[in-house]
Amino acid sequence: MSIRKEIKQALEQDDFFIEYQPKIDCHTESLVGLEALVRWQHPSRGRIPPDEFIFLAEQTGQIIDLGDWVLDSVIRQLAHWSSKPLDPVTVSVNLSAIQLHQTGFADRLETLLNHHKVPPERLELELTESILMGQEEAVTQTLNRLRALGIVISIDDFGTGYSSLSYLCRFPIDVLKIDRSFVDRVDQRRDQQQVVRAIVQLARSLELDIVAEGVERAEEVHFFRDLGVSRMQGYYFAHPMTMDALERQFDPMQ
Ligand code: G
Ligand code: G
Ligand code: MN
Ligand code: NA
Repeated sequence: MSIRKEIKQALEQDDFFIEYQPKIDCHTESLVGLEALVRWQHPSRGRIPPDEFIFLAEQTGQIIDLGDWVLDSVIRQLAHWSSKPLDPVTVSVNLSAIQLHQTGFADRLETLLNHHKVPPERLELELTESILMGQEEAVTQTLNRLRALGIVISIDDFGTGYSSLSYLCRFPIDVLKIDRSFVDRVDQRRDQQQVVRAIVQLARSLELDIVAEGVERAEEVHFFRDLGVSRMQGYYFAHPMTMDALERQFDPMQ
């Protein structure tokens, strides 16, 4: 079967599902957000890595359908939560360039949020630096629209893209997620520490929130905590997990 047919069938048969990875505030040890990460459980080939199938879905153009499915699922989940005692958190969704550049993307997202009565402030979009490059006018317009709705805009993998920093002033950005390559063993590496300090200072002076991603070790937690960065995400705190597992682990009412 062609990959196009495989993806189409997977969407029809519900072979895609979402795992959510917690973002934690290390001071209060509370859950402050979740990142939605799509998974493909293929009936015969087993788990297919997201890097692989997202790339393929971008090639076939089906990233639009898959991306819509992810956004719809996440917004339904947010709607479901608003009726529960579980503290409302922000849920972030990773976007591909093709989605962001799609005509009417912001309008469709607004319609979807309204339809499910979900406050836009609960939804966060993670964009990599490379997604923001090119078609600057259009990207600025779309981001301004999304931001005006109240949707949170964050830069994923910050510091790894081949982009100039000028976009930080041009686009309405709320959050920088420090790429995990800067986090990895930061406690042991002097030059890496200097780069991280500079990123944190930059984010602070632009009044952006900061999330350290890919945190795996206690020493890394301590380093960021000492810098005053309290929001973290990584295997040290929690792996991506299904909603059932998440509710068992984090919902005190259950
Ligand atoms: O979950 P890890 O689980 O392996 O994710 C691999 C990559 O896939 C990451 O770069 C992540 O941003 C990306 N990814 C995960 N879910 C989505 C999604 O729904 N849409 C897009 N565009 N990328 C995603
Ligand atoms: O590109 P993006 O940052 O969206 O991708 C998130 C990816 O990082 C997912 O594949 C997720 O499973 C993975 N991830 C999350 N926490 C950790 C971690 O602590 N260590 C490593 N190596 N990967 C992580
Ligand atoms: Mn991400
Ligand atoms: Na990232």
